[in-house]
Amino acid sequence: MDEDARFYRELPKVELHAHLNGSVSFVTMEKLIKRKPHLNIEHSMTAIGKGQRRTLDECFEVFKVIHKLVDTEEDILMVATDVIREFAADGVKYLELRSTPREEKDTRLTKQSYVETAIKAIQQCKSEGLDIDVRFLVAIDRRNGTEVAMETVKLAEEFMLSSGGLVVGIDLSGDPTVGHGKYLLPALEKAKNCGLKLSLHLSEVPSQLEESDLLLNLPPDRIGHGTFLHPEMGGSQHLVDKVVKNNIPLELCLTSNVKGQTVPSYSQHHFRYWYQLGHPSVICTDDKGVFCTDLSQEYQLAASTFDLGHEAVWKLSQQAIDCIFAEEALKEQLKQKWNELQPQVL
Ligand code: 6MZ
Repeated sequence: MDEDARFYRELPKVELHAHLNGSVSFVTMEKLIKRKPHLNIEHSMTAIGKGQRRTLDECFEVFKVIHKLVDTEEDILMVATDVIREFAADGVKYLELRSTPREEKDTRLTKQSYVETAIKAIQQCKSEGLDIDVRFLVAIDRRNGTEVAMETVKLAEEFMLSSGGLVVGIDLSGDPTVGHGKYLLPALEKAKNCGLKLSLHLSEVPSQLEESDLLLNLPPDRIGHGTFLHPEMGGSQHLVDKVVKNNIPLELCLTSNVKGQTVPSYSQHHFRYWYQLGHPSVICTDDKGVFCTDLSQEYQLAASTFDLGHEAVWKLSQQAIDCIFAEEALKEQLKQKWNELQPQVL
């Protein structure tokens, strides 16, 4: 590893936008494929390699394949513990994992046991002594509409109360071309009222301006992507003003957006717009398995694309601490950790 790559690996990092089933590494995928040879699934169906691109539609097909491979409690436990260990090995000190609870009749997986298993994985990693704190967001898949969204919020609320603070919020995700946020608003309002934090995918594709305007009224605690919010991308100053006024941090995933073709190239990524505004922007991976990346690489890419020196990169990773959903005491601990790890010369 060259010296620059080492800097990014050793940089303490906060990962706030990671979908569990999109984060499954090649090695874990190999174990899953071996467990289920009858499915005839190959690696090329579960990841988008270097230099490759897919439409966003095709990305959502990839998730369907992965879901076939991850359909028992045993699979979820393995996937979640592997993902957490990999983030820890990449220098991530605080991770928020998000996942959509699924029911699988054939394997008796229930939404309840799905979340329980994810929490068990987090606890297991904690007991291994890994240097990473992990929290969980329960995801609403926008395609499933009002009722399922409401059930998901109820489930998240139960776990928020019973998991000792490990479940901290709700994620709204799924294919952005399907469904409409207006049907999900009551569930999101309920979540907010019971103390769950909200991270919402907003304006990931151009057609969502009206929806974004509506959902920004909640307001959410963080925004996933927000690619088409600002005027240069067909959004509006009105939307930008709402985001800025409420100081809502953005979770930005460079490789995901470029490989999923919602952004034409790294240099045209909206990181530039929000970073220049001085608005809280957090570099994240989205789906490190599907997009074949890791958080160190994403920081390095942001730095080389937007000409950020080590000091600016350090600041970026440090400022992400203020955007986490965990309790204040953990924020303080993380700030302390960053102070201890900061190199003398940057
Ligand atoms: C929107 C995404 C996404 O929940 O099964 N997901 N939603 N935009 C994206 N950009 C590429 N990437 C992942 O993880 C997979 C699920 O996360 C959401 C989709 O709902 C996908 O099915 P889980 O762990």
